[in-house]
Amino acid sequence: MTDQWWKTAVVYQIYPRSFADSDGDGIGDLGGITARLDHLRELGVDVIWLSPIYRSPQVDNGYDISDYREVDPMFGTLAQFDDLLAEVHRLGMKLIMDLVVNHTSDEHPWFVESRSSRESATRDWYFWRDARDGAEPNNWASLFSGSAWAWDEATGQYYLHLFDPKQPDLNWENPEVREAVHDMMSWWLGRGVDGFRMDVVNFISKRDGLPDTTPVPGKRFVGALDQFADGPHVHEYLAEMTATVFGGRDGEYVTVGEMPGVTTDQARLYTDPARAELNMVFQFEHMSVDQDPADKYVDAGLNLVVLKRSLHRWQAALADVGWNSLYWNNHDQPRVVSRFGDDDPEYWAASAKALGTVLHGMRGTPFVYQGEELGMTNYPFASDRDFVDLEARNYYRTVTDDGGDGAAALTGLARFGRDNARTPMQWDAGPNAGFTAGTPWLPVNPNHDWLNAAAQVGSPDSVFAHYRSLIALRHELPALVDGDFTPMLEDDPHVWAYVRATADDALLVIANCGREPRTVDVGAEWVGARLVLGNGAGATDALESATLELGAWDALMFLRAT
Ligand code: TEU
Repeated sequence: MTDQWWKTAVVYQIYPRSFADSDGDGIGDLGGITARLDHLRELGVDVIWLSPIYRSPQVDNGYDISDYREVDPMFGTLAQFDDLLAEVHRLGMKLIMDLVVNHTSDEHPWFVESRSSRESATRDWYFWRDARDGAEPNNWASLFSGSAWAWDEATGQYYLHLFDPKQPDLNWENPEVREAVHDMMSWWLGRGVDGFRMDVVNFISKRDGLPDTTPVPGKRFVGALDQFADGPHVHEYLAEMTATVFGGRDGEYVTVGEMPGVTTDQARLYTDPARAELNMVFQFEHMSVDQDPADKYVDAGLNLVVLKRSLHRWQAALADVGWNSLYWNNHDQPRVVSRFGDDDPEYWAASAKALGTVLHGMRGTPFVYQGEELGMTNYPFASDRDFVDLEARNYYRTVTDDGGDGAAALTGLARFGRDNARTPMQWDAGPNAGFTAGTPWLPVNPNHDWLNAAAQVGSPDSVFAHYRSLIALRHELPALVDGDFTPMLEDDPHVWAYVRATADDALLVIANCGREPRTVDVGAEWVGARLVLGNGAGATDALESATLELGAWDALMFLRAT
């Protein structure tokens, strides 16, 4: 097997505010995580990624950081962090931090100083520009609706914020900014962390001169990924970061860059080991296949062939150089069972297992988002007041302010809203699903009375047990890690199938992504292949015929010698 340790690893993402609350304030915290580590050990994951726990005004749930070297009191203390890290290491796992350095909070001392005067020492640490014809310096839209520029009355200039006005963008062209970030990263490595997940890190180099993006008739502000994603200096900045912070010891750590809009060509550059930038990236292509390209909250419907082809294309593109990350879920996406699966209670478990199987069968490092291993579903949102996420609230307000269809906006938010991922972890059937003894900051999904960890851990047919098996197989089967990837039945709109093969073994991964039974011919070479994982009532030990009968959401893995 390969010598890059993270290629055999499975990562589990914890969104601390929704994982486990130890002090009854309704918000998850570090003490809660430490108390629940047995769950992760039982699941068998290797690495934990913690969404931000730093001091923050929490306008974007911690993705707006005001002190990179302090734990927000809501989550606990640095001492508790050290305890958690020690316990994670004692249990044989690793821990990576979320690094949010495209922007800070406007309450970070760097920005407070920066906005204090045009002559301040850190003025140039952010993007300050004069008005253009009495209005915003360019036509860029914020990813959270409206303009990407906010007016500062005191100094008479605008500053850039690709996200919320309370998340001003750092100016990476200034070497002092880069040095300050490197120092902070080294400080966390000094505390013992094992790497970083880097928030929107392909946004850190904006196009020279911050030019307008192509105007769209009828729109004042336009999404401008082309002007700030994969910009002119991003590779240079990442290579500099890796060399400076990891200093040749980068093999001991893992880095993953979150990269909206990244292309396969760019991803090959970011993850080419010879370039020493990042180990892997989170790409977004498969997260938009069911969304209207002009509006992510408009449901475009799922075409399974499009979804398969997208992920298969990434498998092929990073086959000889670089490495993929594999994910269905995170804190920004709706729950995959409700999105690409079937959350009807009759099909829910099978579809969760099938989706887990086709993802974990691919080449790359799988990421499991908290609750995904239980098959957690979307929340039954009914009113705009149910949403707390600022992206959702801004979207609803913008649509209705413009005289748009509020009911349609609500439908879109219920389907794709980020709060779906953020409802509390469902530990048991008790009050608040065992998440808190207080009032949870976001309501618990009412289905926790039957969908919860206590009902699944230790039960051999559970979604949890299936994820546990998928993770164990990643550790055991070289074909899953190193095997090449060959799609099968690519134009079949219902069945997802592919083969992973090394010189020794071939693994067939096949799933029926729907309720209707399907009959598939997989080829005579698979007769006699051994079943290594099955989610079908009719699953047998060895494949008896080249013709497979797949029931609703059946998913299977067969292994044979090559
Ligand atoms: O997200 C980046 C991002 O572009 C999207 O996934 C974002 O969630 C949004 O839905 C775009 O429409 C990262 C973080 O993961 C997210 O939680 C933060 O809100 C964002 O950056 C800003 O830090």
